[in-house]
Amino acid sequence: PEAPSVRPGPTAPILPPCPDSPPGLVGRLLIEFTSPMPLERVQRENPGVLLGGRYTPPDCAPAQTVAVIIPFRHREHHLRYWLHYMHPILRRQRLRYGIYVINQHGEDTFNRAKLLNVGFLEALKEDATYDCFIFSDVDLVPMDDRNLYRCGDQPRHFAIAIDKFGFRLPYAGYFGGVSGLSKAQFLRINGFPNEYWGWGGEDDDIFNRISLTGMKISRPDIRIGRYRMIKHDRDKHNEPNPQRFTKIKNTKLTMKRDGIGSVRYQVLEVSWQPLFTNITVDIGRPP
Ligand code: UD2
Ligand code: MN
Repeated sequence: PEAPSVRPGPTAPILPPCPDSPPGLVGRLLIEFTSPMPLERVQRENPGVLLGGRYTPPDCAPAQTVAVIIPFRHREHHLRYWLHYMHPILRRQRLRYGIYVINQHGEDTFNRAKLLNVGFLEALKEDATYDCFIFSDVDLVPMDDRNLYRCGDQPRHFAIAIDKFGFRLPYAGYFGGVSGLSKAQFLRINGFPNEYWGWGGEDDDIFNRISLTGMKISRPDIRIGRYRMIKHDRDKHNEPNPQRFTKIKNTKLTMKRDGIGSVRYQVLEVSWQPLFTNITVDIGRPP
């Protein structure tokens, strides 16, 4: 089957550019994960979202096209909350976007950063106009819709005040949770590392890549960059990676050979769901 297209057809009217500060935002949001969230309900709530989780504002032309990439395995109930909260927020932010869930096949050790590399390449294969990539954990929901999921002239860190860290940055170089890079910024750092298997370190490696290429991280105001993380235990097959401490000392040596230019994987299935595109991928296993 052919990928769904959301680009305006030849008869589409010429729309004014979307405003820098979208007028329909509500600010602080109430986010909770107690009531059950059936997927049918989330679909009913979001009739304007097109197959594969694509959306284009009806009334203005956005400056960017945003691919939201989610690393994933066995977190269906988190994904339902994420979709329930995020589609309305992204719509209010007047974004043209697509949602890509990159599902690691099999039960070998999880590899978050490699899945994000796959998401970057596969989203671009579907729509070459993506120029902004937001990488989000499936369990993180912003508590304020003024935290705009867009790219800027520097890589952006969105999840800076998470409830589980007492609504503070855990350390100055923290870049985990939700981050965003333009296509050019992502390519400039050779994408993300593929060699972090298991939990931890990959976000620090990405931070190192950004610093080593002379870029600076941009962050929202601490009152706006607030998040709730759905409470969870550590997943099976995502044990803390004991090599992470030595690996993050070597980013400068490894980043040239390990990254978007060297990622090897096999796509097993692409399925266009009503609220997201699911890409199941075999990314191999640690050596
Ligand atoms: C922290 C970071 C995360 C990442 C991770 C270390 C925060 C808020 N987040 O998350 O960005 O750096 O540490 O690797 O600090 N996942 C699955 N299935 C699995 C395992 C992971 O879907 O079996 C995905 C899912 O999107 C999850 C993400 O990977 O949200 C990160 O894993 P986590 O939530 O278990 O780790 P956490 O909360 O310590
Ligand atoms: Mn988590």
